[in-house]
Amino acid sequence: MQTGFRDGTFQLGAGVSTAAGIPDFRSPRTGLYARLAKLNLPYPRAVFELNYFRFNPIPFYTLTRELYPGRYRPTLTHTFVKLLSDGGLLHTCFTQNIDTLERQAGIPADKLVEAHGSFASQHCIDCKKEYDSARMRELVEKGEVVRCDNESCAGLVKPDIVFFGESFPELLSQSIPKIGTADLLFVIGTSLTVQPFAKLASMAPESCPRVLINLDFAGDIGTRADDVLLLGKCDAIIRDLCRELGWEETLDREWAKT
Ligand code: CNA
Repeated sequence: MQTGFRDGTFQLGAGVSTAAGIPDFRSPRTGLYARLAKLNLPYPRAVFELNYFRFNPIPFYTLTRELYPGRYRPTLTHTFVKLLSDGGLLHTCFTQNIDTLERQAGIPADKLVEAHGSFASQHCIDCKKEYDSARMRELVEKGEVVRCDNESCAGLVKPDIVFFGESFPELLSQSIPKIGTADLLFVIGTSLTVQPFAKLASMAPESCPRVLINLDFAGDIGTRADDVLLLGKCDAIIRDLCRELGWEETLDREWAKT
């Protein structure tokens, strides 16, 4: 096993936020798809399709209200990434989560790649005008569907979450090459099923050990000699890791600040 790592790269998914109270998508009873079933979607992923959103924005606005920034607190795992950043040991944090808990944990914007966008900003789907965040929050909290304030347009306003068939944020395509210089990759809380995000792990150099921290096996992690599989709840595993490193107190202190 290689030693003397420079820094850590992270590839995060919904499992990192379940301890915060945000369900993942696919868990049978508790997952978001199961919970959205009551909204009579024709099929679960319709909630992330632009044509369906035009026809019926209510399911996506219901989801938006559930996930809106400020309702949840970052987890120990988010705090661990922040700790590495504070110590100058964070290479890049790639996340497919849309809950903005990485930002809330204090992971700096220049190290963060929100591959599927986030609820931090929003635009009209027709004229593309940006909509004011404070006003958006007010209306989302009231349970309203928000329309563009450009009167000649009045199109639907959509948080900048990437829907199926939409292009990914430019930042993702610019940042993908960074995986080529990763020298220690942590893949946490993801089923590694959504592309192109999932392929990042297989793009890591052969010399880069990959550590999977997840409830289940994911992707091809486990097929390389230096891969490490830590199966279980990520917060418990991160705590154990920090204890081994003598960082547990710092981790708790930083987490208490979130
Ligand atoms: P997923 O396909 O739902 O998989 C989640 C993975 O996390 C599974 O393999 C679980 O076994 C694992 N897991 C769940 N809880 C834990 C835990 N406590 N500790 C360790 N592992 C755990 O989610 P992915 O992120 O892989 O799928 C990609 C989708 C889900 C992306 O498009 C996301 O935008 C989307 N998503 C995001 C959020 C969020 O922002 N918090 C929530 C739900 C879905």
